[in-house]
Amino acid sequence: MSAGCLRRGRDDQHLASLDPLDSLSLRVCMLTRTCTSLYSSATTTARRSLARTPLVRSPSSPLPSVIASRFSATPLIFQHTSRTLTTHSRSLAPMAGEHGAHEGESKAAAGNKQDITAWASKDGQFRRQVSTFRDKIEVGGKYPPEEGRYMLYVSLACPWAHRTLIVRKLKGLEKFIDVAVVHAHMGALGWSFYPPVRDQDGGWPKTQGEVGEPDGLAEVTGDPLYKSKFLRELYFRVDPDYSGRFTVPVLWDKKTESIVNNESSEIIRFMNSEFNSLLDEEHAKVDLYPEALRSEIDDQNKWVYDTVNNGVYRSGFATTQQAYEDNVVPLFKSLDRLEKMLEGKQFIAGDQLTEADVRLYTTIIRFDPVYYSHFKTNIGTIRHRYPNLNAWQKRLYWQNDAFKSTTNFDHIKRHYFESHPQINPTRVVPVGPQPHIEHL
Ligand SMILES: N[C@@H](CCC(=O)N[C@@H](CS)C(=O)NCC(=O)O)C(=O)O
Repeated sequence: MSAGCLRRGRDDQHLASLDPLDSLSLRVCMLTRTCTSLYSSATTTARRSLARTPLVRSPSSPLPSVIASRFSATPLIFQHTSRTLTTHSRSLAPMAGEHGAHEGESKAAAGNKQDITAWASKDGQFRRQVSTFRDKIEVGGKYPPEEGRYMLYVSLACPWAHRTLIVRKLKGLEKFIDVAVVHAHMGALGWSFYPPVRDQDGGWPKTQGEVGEPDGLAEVTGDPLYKSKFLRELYFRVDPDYSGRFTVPVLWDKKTESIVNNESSEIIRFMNSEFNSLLDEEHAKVDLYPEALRSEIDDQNKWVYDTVNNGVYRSGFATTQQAYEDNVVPLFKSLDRLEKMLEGKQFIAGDQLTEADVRLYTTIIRFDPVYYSHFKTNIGTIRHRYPNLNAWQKRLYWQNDAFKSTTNFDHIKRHYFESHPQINPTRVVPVGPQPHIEHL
């Protein structure tokens, strides 16, 4: 199947629902398969152009003519491609779980090049894409531990990125790994270091590829290395033909100007072990993946990832009743199970803080403020239904600065409620729950 063409059979039905321009283009595409390479190179050109010519526009200023003229060319291709690929990606783009393809899912598809807001597949299920960059920091390796060498690009809203921030603090890696924080809002072009342009009446823009002036959201750093506007620019710097999603976290090597790794579960593993020889004793002895608990942790990671960490997304991004219920019920079964596991216990695995706590915390801390309402995971709240889980999250938050200082409820709430218009079209951010996390 070529990237620009839809599958026959489904096509006729689909063509009828497209506007004439899209429809014509698809018919031509189906007749001449050679159009595919032209099509994709046009897409790449448009994408590069967007990536390399970022635009900043003040919320109130009119569209400058230079921008207008650029946009009269590129977005036409871009939007057109985006719309046709949307359907393509829904039916064909396979996505997968944390470490690799899960059953029934395969490696990241080129199909999802453009429409990054099409979260669910055709069957109504959300499937997370496999991460692309899988190198590691290791002593004697291509990316050795070195002071000041790395930059961690994160969103404070993202639970996966949040894992890496917690481990960075727990291990005292601040002088080895700097942090760059994107804006909480994620638009049609993915994460940006700036807020979106707002219409003059304060509404949300229909334009893509532009960013507004900083809006004072605390802790947003911009891109200190390249002054990028969008995170995607980093991905294209490394691979101009990159066709996956533009996800955080991104662990960047300043020396070789490349992405070391964009898979949080792996980043936290090598953060845990590979800097030890350069750390003070207190931080070197912190072991979040101790030998004796590895099989227990691995076992928990599997079902906690599937049903809880990813389960909230699978519930929230589901577009059919069935897909939603297929995920929300197992989610609460797993929360019930975790609640029992924490009976009379301080930590998830064994009697010490491990990566299992870190990985669960970033989901649980977002649960009452966001997932309960936004993702409809509302069989119960953590604070009312799960006393052990609630006590556990409160202990971590209030008694360990690595958890509290990396938890930003503003970013968390603004991101989810403002970035998924298919779920929350008004983008109004709820005020509660008050407090976001209960006191000890
Ligand atoms: N497997 C990745 C998942 C990262 C991920 O999905 N990050 C989300 C934010 S919470 C993201 O950047 N999504 C942007 C997109 O999918 O377009 C990891 O754990 O590092």
